[in-house]
Amino acid sequence: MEDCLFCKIAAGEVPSNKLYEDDRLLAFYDIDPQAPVHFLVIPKQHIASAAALTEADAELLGHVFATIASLCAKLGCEGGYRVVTNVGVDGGQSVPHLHFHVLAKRSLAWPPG
Ligand code: IU
Repeated sequence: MEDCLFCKIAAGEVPSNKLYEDDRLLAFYDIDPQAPVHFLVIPKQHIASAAALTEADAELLGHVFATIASLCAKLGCEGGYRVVTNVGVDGGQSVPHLHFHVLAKRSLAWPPG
């Protein structure tokens, strides 16, 4: 999608600190990390947020979570990790392209702020 920052990052038009990439998704480190490990996983196709997902995205989501599990194992996140996707203004979403935050290597509080 034109003028979408994460579409441009997915296309390699804007640089990112890339962790993993395949034909369907990209994982890159967040520019403003909130934990010792903080990366984002985005689908390469433009999806505005989790609110726009449909049953047709089930396979993509399975791939996203399997990739997150594999990356966290590789990064040594034995203590666990958190996967978060913010939706809309009240959810704290600032970039309107679906992304999953993965945070690890510190003890994370609950509930979130
Ligand atoms: P949010 O859930 O939409 O608020 O998360 C957007 C995240 O994207 C946030 O953690 C930013 O630090 C991060 N980010 C980034 O990694 N690279 C960028 O160029 C921009 C935002 I703009």
